[in-house]
Amino acid sequence: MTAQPASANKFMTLERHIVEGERMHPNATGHLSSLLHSVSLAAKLIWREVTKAGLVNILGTTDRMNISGDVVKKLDEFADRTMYKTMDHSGDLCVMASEENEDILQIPDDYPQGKYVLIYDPLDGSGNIDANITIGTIFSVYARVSKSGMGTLEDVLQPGFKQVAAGYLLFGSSMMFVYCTGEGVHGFTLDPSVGEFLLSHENIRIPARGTIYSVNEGNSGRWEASMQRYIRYLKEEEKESGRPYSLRYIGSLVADVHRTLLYGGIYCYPGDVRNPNGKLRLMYENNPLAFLVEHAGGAASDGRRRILDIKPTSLHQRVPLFIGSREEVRLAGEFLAGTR
Ligand code: AHM
Ligand code: MG
Repeated sequence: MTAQPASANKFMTLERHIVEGERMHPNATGHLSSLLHSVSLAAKLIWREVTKAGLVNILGTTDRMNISGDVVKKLDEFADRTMYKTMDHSGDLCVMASEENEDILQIPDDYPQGKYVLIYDPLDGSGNIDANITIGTIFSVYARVSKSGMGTLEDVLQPGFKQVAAGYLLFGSSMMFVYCTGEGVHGFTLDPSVGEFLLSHENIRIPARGTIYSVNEGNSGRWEASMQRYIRYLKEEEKESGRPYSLRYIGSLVADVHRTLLYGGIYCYPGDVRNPNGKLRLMYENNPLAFLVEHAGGAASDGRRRILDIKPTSLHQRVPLFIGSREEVRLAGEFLAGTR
């Protein structure tokens, strides 16, 4: 028999990847792996509904507003419930928090309390659902700090650098699961014919520089002068530095950050005179994406501080976000500090 050449296209399923990751930690209890498996199950259940959305009249809004004042779409509710229900009984978690709920979500007391905390934005970019534009789910995992019993607000309000894992699901032209447990950022694409996530983007590294900027420029009249100067600079002509930059803005954070991870550049959601802390939520959006982007070699700041160092003070706290290539985030910081 002749030996087969090593194939570049090894079939690595998400399941196997999680298990192999766990083997690198001999003291692992298996709970993190179990939690990630549950997220991947939730991902498939949400994706099934997302792909049916245009067909079965699941679209439209309910009468409720979420805690941030946005109208809740039905798919948001489905994604929110699905994340909770696939996770509540597993014994992996002691508490959860979702962008759609005002308070922390306890694990029912007839289920075992686990050692992890799960925080999620069930359907980010949901304003785009009706237009069939990419949306996603963002998640973040911490180890509990309380000793035992039901999880508390203190378990949830931890700074981002304490995350043990984070990731997102991307519901686009294909469905992706991108995650990091501290050892590289890896992307998997769902093969719907077999229902498996297959490794498609191993060890994603964000370019150190890029020439794409992503921001809702419609708000520019309300920005601080330093922010206006920064974006003007990116649009000036100067070939050596790659300027003018190209503008890409989907309006789904998870999709805009996914593109930024792959192509480089910067995504910004700055504060402005009306909303000094911008729009995005530290716990549900900024922290998990900052964890992923940093592990891919990039950076994330609020313009002044590293996102992952911010000590959260409330569950739905908003914080400005500058995230992407290391050099781009540094440059934005220089403009905001007035040193350029
Ligand atoms: P949400 O859909 O969870 O409420 O998230 C907020 C969304 C982000 O996905 C996106 O980047 C941002 O809001 C777009 O805001 P704007 O319309 O102000 O540009
Ligand atoms: Mg969101």
